[in-house]
Amino acid sequence: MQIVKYMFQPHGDERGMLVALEEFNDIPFRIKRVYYMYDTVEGVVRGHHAHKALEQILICIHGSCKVRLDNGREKKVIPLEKPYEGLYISHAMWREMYDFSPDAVLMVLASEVYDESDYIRDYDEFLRMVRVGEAQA
Ligand code: T46
Repeated sequence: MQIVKYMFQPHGDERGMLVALEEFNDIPFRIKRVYYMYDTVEGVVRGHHAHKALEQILICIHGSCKVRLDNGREKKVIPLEKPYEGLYISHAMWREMYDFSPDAVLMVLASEVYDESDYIRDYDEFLRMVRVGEAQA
């Protein structure tokens, strides 16, 4: 499984740091939605789903967390610990976010507006979708 992690350009000076993200320059899709999660309760695992079409970039802009990605064949754990790194998640990828530090703010840039019908929340259904995709490739 290929993990795509972006290292964004931090602009630092004597005042501190700034990161700017532009669609199609720094982010490979049109950004239609931004959301973020914070005050995540200790021990919680979020996610447990895949998407049919959505593409996203996850940036832990404060604190840290881990993301487990599963393409139906392979699983990988990616730590997010820096505000200038962004994890790209394509469609058809099961994801779980966990091990949030108490101060973690996980921001997500998304290619589509919120649409519950794009979610696959059943793991067996996810595996079936992946196998169908492989057979058609
Ligand atoms: C994903 C991972 C990384 C909205 O009303 N609008 C939104 O744009 C989103 C993302 C959520 N919601 C509502 C739906 C639920 O009532 O917020 C509540 C929590 O959402 P959810 O349980 O889906 O959160 P996570 O952390 O499990 O998953 C989220 C995204 O939903 C998902 O697309 O890839 O973060």
